[in-house]
Amino acid sequence: MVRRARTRLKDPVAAFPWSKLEKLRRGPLREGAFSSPLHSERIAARLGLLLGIAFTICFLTGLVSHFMQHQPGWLHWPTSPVWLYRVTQGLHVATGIAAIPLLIAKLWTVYPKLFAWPPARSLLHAVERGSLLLLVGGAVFELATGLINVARFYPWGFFFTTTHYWVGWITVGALVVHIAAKATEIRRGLSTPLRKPGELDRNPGSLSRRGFIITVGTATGAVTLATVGQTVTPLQDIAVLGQRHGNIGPQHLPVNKSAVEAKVTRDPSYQLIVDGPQRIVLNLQQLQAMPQHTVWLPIACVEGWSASASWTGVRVRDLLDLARIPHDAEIRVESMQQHGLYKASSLHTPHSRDSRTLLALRLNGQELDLDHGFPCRLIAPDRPGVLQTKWVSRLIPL
Ligand SMILES: Nc1nc2c(c(=O)[nH]1)N[C@H]1C(S)=C(S)[C@@H](COP(=O)(O)O)O[C@H]1N2
Ligand SMILES: [Mo]
Repeated sequence: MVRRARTRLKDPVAAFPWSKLEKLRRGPLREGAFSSPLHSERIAARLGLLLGIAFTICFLTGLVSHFMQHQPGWLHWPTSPVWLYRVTQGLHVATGIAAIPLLIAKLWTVYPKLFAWPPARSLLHAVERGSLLLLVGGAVFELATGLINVARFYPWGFFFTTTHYWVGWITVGALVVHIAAKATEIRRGLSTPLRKPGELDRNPGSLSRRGFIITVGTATGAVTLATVGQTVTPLQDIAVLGQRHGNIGPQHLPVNKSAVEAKVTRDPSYQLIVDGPQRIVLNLQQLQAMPQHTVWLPIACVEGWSASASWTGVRVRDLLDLARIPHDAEIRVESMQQHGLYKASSLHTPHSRDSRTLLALRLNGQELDLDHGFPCRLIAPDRPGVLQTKWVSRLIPL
């Protein structure tokens, strides 16, 4: 009989002689270095719950936005209710912004754990702690890049939407690992009252646990109220931190990219080309002579602002029919703009065939301003603002 020597692999982290490193335990590493009851499991669990809710909503609404801008074959986003994307994207930006004060408070509550001794109890514990780097790094990255994007400031060399999307997955993955690893502590933290009877829950001269939670909640509420007015119109006047105000801009509507920025000018020889089996070429007078329809639809920008307006123009489906373009064709909507990511968009069913999808010639009762896309711009129900192409010059089936 051959006997195999079985050596049990020892956990190198657990076997590490931490006790020999006791002399390192100074400053924040020493026992009891952080005495405030605010650095507690109870607060961490409550803030974590709020953050978990904000991150989940933010992630799911972010997926909606991503897949609408990179539409896969299986996605059939509806055209009604017309405000659906306005709500999902408004929630995406609002929950992202609300998460900023929550995350700062949560990181402050738990940062003493950075100095926990020993740094890791086992290999598994070391891996779990390492995953926190992904979680904290990812969360800070997502909130910071999102906020800077809302302010339309792009100081980085990478393409924002792709990076923001993938780091979103990494962050949520690390969040799931974190919740699983901390399930016991989370349950205990949530089920313990912030102040147990007869317990001292504050250091002298400091906030109580309840006071801390109320402070963080107030800050989060204030930040949210000061920004959601950019899409919740009744709160417009208090949206002091909002990037856009619903009715400020030419024809009472904000402008995202101006004609000057897009290098587009008025062109007296303008023609719209509909490049179907039957090629149609129309000048502005001919477009104006076609049956005109009026719809009340919002522009809902991915940056979080949105505003409704009255649009008048030609139904896209009428133009597609004239050019004999098949019903299910995906349409590329091209603009007079020569450069830039958003000079064209693609239009799928049901949006391409919806009776409310127009090439608008008029906005709020007036001829479309050059900044809003004169001579004509696409406006379709329930679609990201970034796909509502301005200065349209050509429709072609793909
Ligand atoms: N050709 C073109 N169309 C465009 C854009 C652009 O950069 N180029 N920006 C889009 C974005 S991001 C938004 S939010 C809406 C805003 O429309 P508005 O400027 O009329 O409010 O236009 C869209 N249409
Ligand atoms: Mo936008």
